[in-house]
Amino acid sequence: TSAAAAAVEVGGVKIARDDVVKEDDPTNNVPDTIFSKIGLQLHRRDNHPLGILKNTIYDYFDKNFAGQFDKFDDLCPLVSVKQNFDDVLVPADHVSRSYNDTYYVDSQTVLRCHTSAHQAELLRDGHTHFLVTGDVYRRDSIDSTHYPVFHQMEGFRVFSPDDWSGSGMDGTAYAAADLKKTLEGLARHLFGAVEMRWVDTYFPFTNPSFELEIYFQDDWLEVLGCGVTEQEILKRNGRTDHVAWAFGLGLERLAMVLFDIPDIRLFWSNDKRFTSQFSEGKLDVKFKPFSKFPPCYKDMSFWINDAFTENNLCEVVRGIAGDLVEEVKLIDNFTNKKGMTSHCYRIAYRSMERSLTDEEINSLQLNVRETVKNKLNVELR
Ligand code: FA5
Ligand code: MG
Repeated sequence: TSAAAAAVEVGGVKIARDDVVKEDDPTNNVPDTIFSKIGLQLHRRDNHPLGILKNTIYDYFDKNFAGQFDKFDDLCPLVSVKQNFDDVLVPADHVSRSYNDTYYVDSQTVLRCHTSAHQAELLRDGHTHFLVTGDVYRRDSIDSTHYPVFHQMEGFRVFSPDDWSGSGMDGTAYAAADLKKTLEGLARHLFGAVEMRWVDTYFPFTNPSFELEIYFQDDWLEVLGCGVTEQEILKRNGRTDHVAWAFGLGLERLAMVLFDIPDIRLFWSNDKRFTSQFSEGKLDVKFKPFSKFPPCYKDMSFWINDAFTENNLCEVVRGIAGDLVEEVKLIDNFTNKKGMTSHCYRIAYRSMERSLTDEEINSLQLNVRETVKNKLNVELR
């Protein structure tokens, strides 16, 4: 990993490193590892699995909706707290607003945690059918399907009373039916036959809300969230008496299923043995692992304090080991008679590209232990 650039430009906006990474500012929690991902825009590379997938989804919407959907894939990921949360009705006390879950540049500015951050402004600008693709940022746990920077595509469609009046359904039922039909059609367009299921869920900005799961590597994988847009959002943005649906797709998750990509870190690989396997417009590719290097497991136990969170631990580990860390997993948790709680985490180190040496892993693990002790103020056991 090389030092982060001093500045990057996205969608015509110049973003200086020093405006985004502020080590001594308590209203900021963006590390260099995150800043260095801004502007890479994997979804705009036509030969990258995420770009190929984006273009394939575009094809589906172009074919089925006669080009009605307006497309955006270059909106700046730095957004206001208002755009990211308030505009989509996220309650003031919702966990997603916490510094534990979201990257804050300052108290009023975040790295968007979802593409839903752009719904309100696009509605206000008069768009009624749109797709927004972009990189999104979240403090999160570490495993093969979670990464702190990933890509989403938002879809949004507004209906006017004329659309549902003849259907015998109310607007909400009509939009929900159209939404499911549209997304099932998309899944068939991408995968042909695939095992999928709808799960009821909750989002502050939709009601009813659903998630779509696809069977992958012996388990159900959540690939998208969606629902019928809350009336309040339409009312505030010039669409009173209308109804709308919205969805947010996890592009990596879909691409993992489509191309058989076993680990989410691979999307960031510059290794030719990865990148050369994909090319524009080619969907019928199954990723061939160039080799499977062995993982190495290291356990660490410590007494936690009240401020301890797993996301903070994951960020420390990622800050030191980068993409060599494959998983951070809680394997033991107990509280003693004095009320002290101990956690044991198992860290899996594995490179996608080469074998790691014992010395290398031992030195990483030593560094992780020291940093966890000093930064998170926990007592190692
Ligand atoms: C959302 O982000 C909502 N904004 C989606 C939405 C839009 C709902 C419009 C309703 C209407 P969620 O947090 O579940 O929802 O994330 C959406 C998808 O992003 C998930 O289904 C998953 O596919 C993907 N995803 C979430 N976290 C990660 C992660 N850490 N790494 C990779 N993909 C992720
Ligand atoms: Mg979800």
